[in-house]
Amino acid sequence: LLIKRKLIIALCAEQIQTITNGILYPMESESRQVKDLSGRWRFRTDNSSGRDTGFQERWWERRLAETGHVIDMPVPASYNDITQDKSIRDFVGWAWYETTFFAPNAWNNEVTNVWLRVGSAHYYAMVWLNGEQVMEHEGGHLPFECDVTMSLNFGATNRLTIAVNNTLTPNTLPPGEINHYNGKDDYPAGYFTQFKQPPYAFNQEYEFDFFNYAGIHRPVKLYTTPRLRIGEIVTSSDVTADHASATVHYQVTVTDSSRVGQEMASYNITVVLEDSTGAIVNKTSGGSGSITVTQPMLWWPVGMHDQVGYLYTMVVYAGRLGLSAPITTDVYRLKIGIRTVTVDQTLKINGRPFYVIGVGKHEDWDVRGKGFDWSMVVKDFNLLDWLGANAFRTSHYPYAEEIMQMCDERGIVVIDECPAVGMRSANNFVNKTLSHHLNVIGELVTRDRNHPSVIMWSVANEPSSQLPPAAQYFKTVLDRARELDPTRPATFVCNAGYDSDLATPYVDVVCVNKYEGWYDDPGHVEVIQKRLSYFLTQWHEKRSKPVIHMEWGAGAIAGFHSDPSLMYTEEYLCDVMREHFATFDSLRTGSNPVLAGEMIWNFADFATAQATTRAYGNRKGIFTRQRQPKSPAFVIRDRYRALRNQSVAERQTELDLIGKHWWREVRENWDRSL
Ligand code: BDP
Repeated sequence: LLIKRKLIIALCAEQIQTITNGILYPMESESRQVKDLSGRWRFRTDNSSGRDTGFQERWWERRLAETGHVIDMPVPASYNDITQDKSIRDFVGWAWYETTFFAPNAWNNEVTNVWLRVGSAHYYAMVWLNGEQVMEHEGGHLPFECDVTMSLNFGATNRLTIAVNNTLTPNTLPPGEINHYNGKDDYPAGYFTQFKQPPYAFNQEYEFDFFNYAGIHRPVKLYTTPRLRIGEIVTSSDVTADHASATVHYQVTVTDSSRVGQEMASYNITVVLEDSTGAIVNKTSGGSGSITVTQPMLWWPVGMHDQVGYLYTMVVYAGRLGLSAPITTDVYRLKIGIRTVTVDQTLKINGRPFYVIGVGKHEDWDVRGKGFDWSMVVKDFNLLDWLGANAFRTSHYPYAEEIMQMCDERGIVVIDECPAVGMRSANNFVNKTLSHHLNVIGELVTRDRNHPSVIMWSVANEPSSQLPPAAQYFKTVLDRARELDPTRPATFVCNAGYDSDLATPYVDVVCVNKYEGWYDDPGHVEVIQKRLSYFLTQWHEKRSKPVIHMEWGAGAIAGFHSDPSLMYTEEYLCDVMREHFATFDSLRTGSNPVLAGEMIWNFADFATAQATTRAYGNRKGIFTRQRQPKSPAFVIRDRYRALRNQSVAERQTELDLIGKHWWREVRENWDRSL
């Protein structure tokens, strides 16, 4: 199904150069223009039994409509829920997209490069421009781009063809398996499914619990840069213990396609740091260095300060060294936050303990599936604020860059996760998967490392970390994340037992999932406090690291009620919550607290594969899929808002103490001077 890469490359003779690491978000500036190609594209699935007719007939070489019947398809969106056609909803294999656009003549000059950037396409993507292959990328959820200057028709129409394949194999992330029913006379001839044999029965299609939505999920954009352009920017910051001063470190890479092999020294790079009003704080020059900020406005998450999500702008100018003065060609503005993340007995932001009150989420919405949609994104942030949450995890894959930007601005902390979910069998822990996993970590870390909201990398969710190969496997991927970004802790989310797991010795914070009152002791809320407390304390004692209870919850179908509460009713989830809260409160305080945070699963109901254990998707949301609150949402809201206000109050007490202390010092000095 996923036709062998080599065969495809042989079919498309051109040399392709897809860039996947360290690519900046396309921002407009005085040197850059952005053109969004989102809209109504043309679409068809390749329904041939081998799903390979598109390649045999080279569909990219002509208009897609000439190859057969095409339909309208929005981009960005998952294609699955757009039509009334079940074969499209459940389609597995190559699906073809096409659009046409105009490339202005103004872009056709000696000094401009034009880049084509796909925000994300699930799962495997191949891209042709005017019949010429320009990109190929494995994996959803992450952007890829290339220089298309030489392939464009300037002052004319261009045809962009993108083929995506959602087939999952034991070596993709997430993994899956295709089951062919050959030789089974009681199935239709040639029948196959993306199918995984039980027993691990979230569903039978793949061992992860969300629908494998496919298509072009994030915007496709064209943008221009000068030939000499800013390629990569890496930033980090240090803050003194008294918060009186900070240092922002940076590294800028410049590339010049017209002068290959040019020494960095011959470029002029100026870096200016502006505060949120645009006033210049400090500036420096050179490809790498640091900037001192006195009395910095630190980046704080909600609840820790009155001024949350404070962002500076790092303005980077790059150019050539001219004869008399530097000639600026490219300008890029990057929003950054000044803050530190440390882990000792607990998790700390800017040296102060930070307790996570968050949610597990999904990029999942009605009709558009995993397609990026501003209305849905802004609505979700408003709901997070309504709840009083200070964090979420990008379960179980990297979210859109625009979402990360909003987290920076709104002071929402992010645990940023790889799409490594459902790694349940030994054949997932092999070199082929490992090398892809390392690539994905590279793409994720280099995409998100400048976001102050990201406080930790999660390299996987619920792998079978009790299997012997998992130990070395996870040591390797966790080390890679820390090597690429030494400024943040790294973890994976574990649901193996504290006695059997082999990989948590390598994490910085222990993150565990456990569904007391649901998968464990279903229907028995009376045992939750004792069992949960025992479980979390065991983890803490065994690893001597802070513990975050990353997933807990229960199914609640909106409108189902019972008293006394029964499973699947809203009241049952409320009862499960109260028992959890009592436990969490007993474990989150003291000088060596067991717990560094709690995250309810899930923010909203979401689509899953069809399964006997899922009634029209996963119903553990505190909001419905349409983002209306179930009664448990109000219970969470009371707690999160109280905790958020409490941390504000605690901070006030701290400030008062500092104030008193300061006043005493003044008095003492005064007395001495008398
Ligand atoms: C956890 C998984 C999550 C599922 C959840 C559930 O990490 O993806 O959706 O269980 O069953 O184990 O609701």
